[in-house]
Amino acid sequence: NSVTVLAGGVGGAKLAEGFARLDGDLSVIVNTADDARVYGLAISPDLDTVMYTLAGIANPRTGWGIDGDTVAVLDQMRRLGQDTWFTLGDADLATHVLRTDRLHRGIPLSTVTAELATALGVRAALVPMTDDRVATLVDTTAGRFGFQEYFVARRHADTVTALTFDGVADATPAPGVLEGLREPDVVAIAPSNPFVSVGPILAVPGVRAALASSSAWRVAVSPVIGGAALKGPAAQMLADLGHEVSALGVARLYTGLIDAMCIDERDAGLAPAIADLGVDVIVTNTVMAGGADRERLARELLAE
Ligand code: GDP
Ligand code: FO1
Ligand code: CA
Repeated sequence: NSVTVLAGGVGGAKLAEGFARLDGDLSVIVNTADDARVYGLAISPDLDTVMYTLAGIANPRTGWGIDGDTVAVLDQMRRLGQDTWFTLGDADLATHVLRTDRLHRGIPLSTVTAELATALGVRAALVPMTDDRVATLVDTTAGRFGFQEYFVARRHADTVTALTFDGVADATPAPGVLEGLREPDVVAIAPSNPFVSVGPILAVPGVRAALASSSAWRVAVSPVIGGAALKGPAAQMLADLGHEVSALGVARLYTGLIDAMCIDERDAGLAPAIADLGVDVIVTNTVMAGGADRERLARELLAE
């Protein structure tokens, strides 16, 4: 079988790893609207989170960064009077230095990403949503912030009033994105943040239409369990932007794009209301702690 996963960072990486542990071709289309420049380096947090997870070197405590990494460079940056709210580990920096150099030479992000992933032994195709620059801007009651400033520096504590994906109207899908949506047996929307992880991918011109008309069986896994996100601002954003704070609220966002919605067993009571949207409902344990959980969930989705 062939599977394409639409992914943000930590939630996306977990489901992608589940599929990577099974036989078959896997393509992971990853959000790049979180990308940022730090110390002049090109940082692609969601691509790196998926890459390190599939390479088996992700920090298991945070989900992002490299397991066992040190912060000597960051400590020195602090001595040099620089802002250090964005934690870049020493080993992680090698990725950013190489990526920045390759991009400066005019090599597209999709090619650079494939090179890095291959070097780390990742067998799945890791595909950025676009090779063009797209940047999420977060309007809040405290003002407008770049995504990492909103998320990391301000700990996603502000009330969100609007989201803008700057540059997205002029972006084109990276090579492999549209093919990855049209051709596989299964497209899975990972339990990633629907607004700032999946939202930017769907906003790249042509992507939503390719998914809407895909012949693949399409399933989304809810990142919201029992009315709360396991981490991050997904539940807060549902509330702030006027949606129901539940797996039903998430399912409504994907209306017309999915054949099935996978929700946690704790939310079994929402199944009839989700089915009324015209989708199949899969109820199972969707909490992916370790590799075995991730593989089991992926296997259950493929069995549908
Ligand atoms: P980020 O880019 O690192 O913020 O990660 P994503 O956007 O890919 O995923 C964030 C979402 O993943 C959060 O809303 C979490 O609730 C969700 N999430 C994290 N781990 C799990 C899990 O094991 N199961 C489910 N269902 N959702 C998860
Ligand atoms: N997330 C944090 O919450 N704090 C950090 O200091 C941080 C640093 C960081 C460095 C490299 C990288 O690839 C990811 C990093 N992340 C950090 C994760 C990431 O920026 C966010 O979790 C997601 O983009 C949020 O969607
Ligand atoms: Ca992210």
